[in-house]
Amino acid sequence: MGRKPKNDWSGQSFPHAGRRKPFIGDLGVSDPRHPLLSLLEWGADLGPIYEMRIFRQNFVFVSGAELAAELCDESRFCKALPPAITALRHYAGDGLFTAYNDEPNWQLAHELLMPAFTKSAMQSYHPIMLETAAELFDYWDRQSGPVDVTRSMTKLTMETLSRAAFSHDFGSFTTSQPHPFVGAMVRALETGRRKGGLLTAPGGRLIGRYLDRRNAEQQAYVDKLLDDLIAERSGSDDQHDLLGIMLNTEHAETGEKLSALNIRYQILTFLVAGHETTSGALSFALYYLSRNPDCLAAAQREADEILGDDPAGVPTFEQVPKFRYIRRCLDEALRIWPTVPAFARSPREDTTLGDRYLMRPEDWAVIVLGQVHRDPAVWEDPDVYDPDRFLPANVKQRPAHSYKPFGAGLRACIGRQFALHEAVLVLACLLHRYDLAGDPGYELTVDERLTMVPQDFEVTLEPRRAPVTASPVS
Ligand code: MNH
Repeated sequence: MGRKPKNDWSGQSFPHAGRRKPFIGDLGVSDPRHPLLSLLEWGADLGPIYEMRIFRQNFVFVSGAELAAELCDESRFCKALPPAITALRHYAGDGLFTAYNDEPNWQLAHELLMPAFTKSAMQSYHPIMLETAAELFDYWDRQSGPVDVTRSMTKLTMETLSRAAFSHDFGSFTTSQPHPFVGAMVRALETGRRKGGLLTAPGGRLIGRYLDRRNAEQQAYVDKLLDDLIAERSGSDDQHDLLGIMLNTEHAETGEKLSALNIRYQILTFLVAGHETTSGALSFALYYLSRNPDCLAAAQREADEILGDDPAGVPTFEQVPKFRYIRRCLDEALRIWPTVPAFARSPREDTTLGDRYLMRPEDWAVIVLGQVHRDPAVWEDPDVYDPDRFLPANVKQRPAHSYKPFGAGLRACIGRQFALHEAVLVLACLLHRYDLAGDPGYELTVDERLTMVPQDFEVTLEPRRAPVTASPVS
């Protein structure tokens, strides 16, 4: 009989992997442990828009740059919350990332927090970022042998964020194991994501509840740690970090404040949205630099020019935007491996996508950034790492919305400046201080967690000797 699938696009159908089975649909084509990585494979030849059906849930994916650009037009489309995101509401509630567009707490939190994420607000996080980077370098200097890049970068970004957001030090560089909070948080959220996939299956809700129960202890631990931190600070009017701002700022017109529960959702959101994403961006950039000696030399030359003779030199706040080449190296890493691999969009009213497909507000499409960012119609030799694609003249020649690692419109990433400031600063200091060599035998494998990160990628670091002399121009 078959009831109508969810997200049915008025019954239109799109290319699919071709092995569709009765009842379970396309379940077999997707590797449940690597849904996005397997998507990049089986979706590769299906054209700019394709679909996957799992039980009654239909997913529509957009991989072509032209359709993606249309979906990014904020006047016609807005953020959608597919099942994998709504499942996270169990943990992050109506926090910024998981809120529905029309939820009052989204607007309130957005307005209260925007000032804390402007370019100039980065001034107060700059010293924290420098200090945390210095701790990472000390930590590396005490080790011998190659270092695991992703693991190091994840410690770094987790520390930076927890210090900037709620002045908490997880001691990541004084212990060999990451703080149990980090593991508990990531596992809790991964369970959420898996549950999101399950909800469509018959019996999925039951399995979901089982997973929740199994997970309850971890989640309780995470929630308590955050609630204790919030309770400790409430009553103080200290506004030097994000927590202080959330506790003490009232909406200018309505006088409203965020509730303690919503503040917990926001902190969890910042921790999750803000640490693995930036860590992955740094790690992919270091991977590509280690593979492209010319790019590495150019990046090092820029770091040396700006930071001077002392290998331990650090940038001022004003100097960070001057590392233009290093910034391009990051942009290009996020093109090939966008660490947030996809986001979803729905039309505001009935509309036609690509002059062909009727799309209604209850329909949603997933933009697959890894494919959009490599659409050959926009990107020449899309698999080649070339930071100069991001020279201003080249950016200008590309169609609008060709590059969207931070999402689109009102619901785009609030932490973009934070991530870019931190990542550029860390890369500049790192390249100024060390020579790095990747293992030539390493083949890039990508670990799909909540985000995408390189797996088991190691580099050997050699201190550069003072004074650093500019590398010879070949
Ligand atoms: Mn971030 C939303 C990518 C760093 C906090 N972020 C998004 C979206 C993308 C994204 C894409 C939009 C998702 C969607 O439309 O459903 N974010 C990134 C990347 C990096 C990143 C690639 C690093 C590189 N993000 C950060 C940092 C923070 C942060 C750092 C916090 C300090 N991001 C957010 C929040 C949202 C978001 C909060 C949700 C914003 C909203 O909907 O209002």
